[in-house]
Amino acid sequence: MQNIYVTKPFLPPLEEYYPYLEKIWASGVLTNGGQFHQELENALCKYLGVQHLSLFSNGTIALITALQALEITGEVITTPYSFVATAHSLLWNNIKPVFIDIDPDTLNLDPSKIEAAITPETTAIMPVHCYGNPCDVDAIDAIAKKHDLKVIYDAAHAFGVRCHCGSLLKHGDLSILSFHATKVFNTFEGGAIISPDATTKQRIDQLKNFGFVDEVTVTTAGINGKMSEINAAFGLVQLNHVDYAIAERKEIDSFYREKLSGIEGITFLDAAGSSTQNYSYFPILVNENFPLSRDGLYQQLKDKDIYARRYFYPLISQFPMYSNLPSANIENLPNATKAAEQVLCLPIYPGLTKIDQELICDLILDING
Ligand code: T4K
Repeated sequence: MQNIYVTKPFLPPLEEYYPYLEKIWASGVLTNGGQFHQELENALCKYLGVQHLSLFSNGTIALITALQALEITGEVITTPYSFVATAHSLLWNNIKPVFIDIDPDTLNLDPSKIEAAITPETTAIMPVHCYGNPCDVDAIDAIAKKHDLKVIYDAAHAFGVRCHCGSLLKHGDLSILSFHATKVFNTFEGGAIISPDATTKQRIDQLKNFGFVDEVTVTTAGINGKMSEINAAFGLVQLNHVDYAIAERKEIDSFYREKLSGIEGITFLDAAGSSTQNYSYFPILVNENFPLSRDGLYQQLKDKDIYARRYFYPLISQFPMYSNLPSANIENLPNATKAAEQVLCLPIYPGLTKIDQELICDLILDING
């Protein structure tokens, strides 16, 4: 039996890539805003229902650049329950992360905790649409408006997710996507920033190109965050299949929900707040009523070559570069601490066979007795 991982990239047939590679070879344009870069930006705007999108080499550089584009300084209120890149982007900008707790039902930043964490140094909020489930965007946007704070949504998991008012990516001042190999839509490595207007996009495009405004003018210490032509072309191929990939994920999500529902000690998250989901992860919460701990279940699956993942354990706030912050104290973060102890993300990806889905569920059901 082959190993079963938490995810596996969806790869369209190799033949679909060849015409793009031939064009790249013929033109000799490998990067710096070539034809496919432009085409992918346009195609993604159309698919996602947004107007201004800048491609990046990865989601982390996109986060770092977004903070620079908005000139964020001082303190930023964020969630400890995310991939470490969220908070790292703050440190790379010499910004102090201020962690607040999450909502136990959505595992997203709890808006009711924001105001108490605001200090004169606070300039922004960086929430994460965890697992692609929308944050309470209305509440967060209202608090930000009231206190004159910027909002940068880490939407790394939220490709294609729609909310009550259209694309979820339209909320806040900027939203960031990741197109890493493990994501619903991938360009092998890649990412994007969604801007509200053309002027902001232009500034971001300059920042990702060393700060060049024209051939001889550099106005800011920008970085090299450009996406290459190969990555952009791979994205164009991938985009043709993304609806199929999401539909496959949806079927697996439904299968797990049906097979595993009613097991004492195992609960699921509801995707409240989204009108369209992307099924990017399938987190289960394993509580004390299940015969095994979350780590026990993780290990039993691993012993059978099923590599479920504890996204997100440890909490970001537990890593050494954050653990001394006052906001990293676990008493400040009871819901996040509990979630990090209970969550296990089960394998979900197009190509995960029914046999493997059955196997995973049967193992869990057998443990339940
Ligand atoms: N913000 C949030 C909320 C994020 O979740 C992320 C990234 C970011 C920001 C930053 O975006 P990027 O800079 O990455 O664009 C993975 C990904 O590397 C990371 O992109 C992702 N979040 C995070 C949640 O997961 P790892 O260390 O768990 O990945 P890894 O290599 O263990 O892969 C998981 C499984 O996927 C493997 O067991 C096998 C499978 N896999 C993986 C790769 C890379 C494949 O089958 N093929 C592959 O090419 O971090």
